[in-house]
Order: sequence, then structure tokens, then C-alpha cells
Amino acid sequence: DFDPRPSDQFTFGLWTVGNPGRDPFGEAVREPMAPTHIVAKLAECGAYGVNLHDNDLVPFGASAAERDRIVADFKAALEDHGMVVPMATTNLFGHPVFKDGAFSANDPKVRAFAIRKTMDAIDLGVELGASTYVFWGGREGTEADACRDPREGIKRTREAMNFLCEYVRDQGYDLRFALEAKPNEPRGDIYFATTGHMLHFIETLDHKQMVGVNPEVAHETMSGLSFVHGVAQAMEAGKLFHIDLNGQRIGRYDQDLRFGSEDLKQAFLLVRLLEGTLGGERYEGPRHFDAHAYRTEDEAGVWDFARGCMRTYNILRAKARAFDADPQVRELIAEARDEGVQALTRSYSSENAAALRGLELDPAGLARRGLGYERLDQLMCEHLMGVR
Ligand code: DIG
Ligand code: MN
Ligand code: MN
Ligand code: MN
Repeated sequence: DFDPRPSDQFTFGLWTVGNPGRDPFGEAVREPMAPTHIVAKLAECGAYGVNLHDNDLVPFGASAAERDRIVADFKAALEDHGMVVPMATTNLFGHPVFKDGAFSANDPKVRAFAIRKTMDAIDLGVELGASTYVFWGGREGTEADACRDPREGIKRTREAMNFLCEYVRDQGYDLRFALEAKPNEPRGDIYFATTGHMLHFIETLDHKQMVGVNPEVAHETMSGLSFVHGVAQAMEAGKLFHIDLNGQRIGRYDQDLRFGSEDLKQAFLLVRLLEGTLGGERYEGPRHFDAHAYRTEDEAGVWDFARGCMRTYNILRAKARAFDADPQVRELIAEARDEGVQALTRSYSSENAAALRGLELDPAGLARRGLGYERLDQLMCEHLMGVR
């Protein structure tokens, strides 16, 4: 069966199933849910864990005593329901103080406040057992782009990341950072717009080994990019530290829809990549759904949404296994191999270069070969449509 179980490692943010359904054009449609209630209900649904921004649990400006009481209650709920907290993050986008950005804001006092708030939120995440810490720069960008040199936005972000990496090391925390890209919304343009931008930025950091990415389906899809290729590049670079799964239609605002609900083919190809059924590395981290129920739903609908995300993932995993075990598929994707030729370009030598020049290659003949991809893609569609 396809029902989720903790071994599937499915997680949800408190803010996802707890989303009250407010949108830019309408008020909340659902009552707020207590974090302890969310923990109980997600456990009931078969989830493995829950993630959170600091202020999803501890209200902005709460006293130390209030914070400790809330954390104690939350820890008890986690314990009671056998749930874990694999990932934590900071809300650096909700409070008006961040209206010009957080790490990249023009006011040095705002930047300092953002870094201090992140230090406190890192402490909270570690206290709850998180091993991954996500940074999504929702307000790090512009409308009036003349407001700062865009290179300054990059420099300030690097300064914050280097400082916070040092903080984690100084505290002796076992924590890795995962950077989440988004091209726009809420800002007109957000710095580090795609996972690709983040992968380069990470290489410029002082402690790049502890920094990876947290790609989100909706965010790459908004830009019309292949999410599967972005995730593949992160995996190949050993930088896929976390992932945000959801559904999205191209060219729209960030919809954060139920996983697989919009583009089943790309969701299938993503699950196939993550599960490694096509061969190669399998992603071993949490399968996090950063998504929320339609505004039309009541609380029961929210749990339908949560179960739908997880069941769809499990169904697609079964289909990916069947697809890559299908003899006709394996025959079609069996790559042409010619060890002699491949060896020539695997590493340079003047002999190899000369041999390459001497190779008998017939481009016209090579061009005539049909690849059989129509048959291959039809087979994939037929697996997806449930007739194979
Ligand atoms: C938006 O997609 C962001 C925020 O929800 C959060 O900071 C991050 C964590 O997954 N995703
Ligand atoms: Mn999103
Ligand atoms: Mn979102
Ligand atoms: Mn996200």
C-alpha cells in the first residue's frame, strides 16, 4: 500500500499545514492550529517529523521564560508522538523591520538584528534536534533596484553567512546550512534567484563545506526552469542537503500546491531521481512538503492535503521502480558503449588528441540513427497512466 510511515521520512513545516488560508486578497479561512496539535495530527497521518521557523513556535518578542515554557511543551508533544525536528529556519520576512531586507538591508542595525535573531533561532533549532538549517531570503531583494549596488546585496549576505557559519562552529553545533532560492515574491526581484546562483555563491563562502542548498519545486518552476535538472546539479555537487516538495504551474506566483497535483510527469522524474531507481546516488534526507491546502478547505481538508502529498510521493516511487525495472525501458535507455572511443576523451594526452583526430567518424551515418525516444517517453506515460 501507499500509506505513509515514518520510515518514508516525510516532514511538514508548522507553517504548511498550519497555514490559515490568508492570501493577498482575502482573510484567513481557518482557525490557527497549536504547534502541539499539528505534531499530533501529522504523526497520525504517518509523517516522520516537523520543521519550523522560530516564530512558528515562539512569538516574536516573547520573553525568555515564555520561550522556555513553549519549547518544553513542544518537546513533550514531539516525545509523546515520536516525531522529530530535522530542519529549522528563521522568519526573516514577516516583521516590518525586514521590509528592506534582512541580511542585505541598507540599515546596518537591521542587518545586525537579523543576524542576532538568526543566532537565537539556530539555538532553538539545535535544542529541538535539527541537523539542517534553512535560509530563505524572502525579503532579500528589491523593487527600486537603484536602492543599492546589487553587488552590495551579495557581499552583505556573504558576511552574514560567514559570521553564522563561525557561530555554529564556535558553539560546536552539528548543523549544516541549506540555502533556498526563489526568483521573486514577496520582493520584485530576490537575490540569488535560482539554485544555480546559490551553488556558485556557496563556493565563495569561508566554510563552504557546511553549506548546501534546499531547492523548492515551485521556485525553480516559477522561472520556467527544470527543477529535476537543478536538483540533479545539486546532487552531483554533493550539495542537496534538503528539499522543498510541492506543486506549481509555470509562470505563476508561488502556489505551494499539494505535491504532484500540477505536473505529474516532472514529479515522477523528480521522485525517480531522488529514489535513485535510474541508478546512481539516492537522496537520503527528509522529504519535506513546503506546501499548503487550498483556501477552500476546512481542517479535515488540510489533513487530506497532507496525506495526498505523501501518498502521491509513495505512488510515484512505486511507479519509478516499475519503470526502471521494465525490460523494454532498460533496453531503450541502455547507452551505446564504445570503451575505446570513450577512453580517448576521458583524460587529455597529446596521444589521445592525435588519436581523436585520426578517428574514423561518420557524422552523416551517426545522424541517421533513430534514438527511440518516442517509444521511451510513451512507455513512461503509460506507466504513469497505469496501463503498464
Ligand atoms: C518558502 O518557500 C520558504 C519558507 O517557507 C521557509 O523559510 C523555507 C523552508 O522550507 N521555505
Ligand atoms: Mn514556495
Ligand atoms: Mn511558500
Ligand atoms: Mn520553501
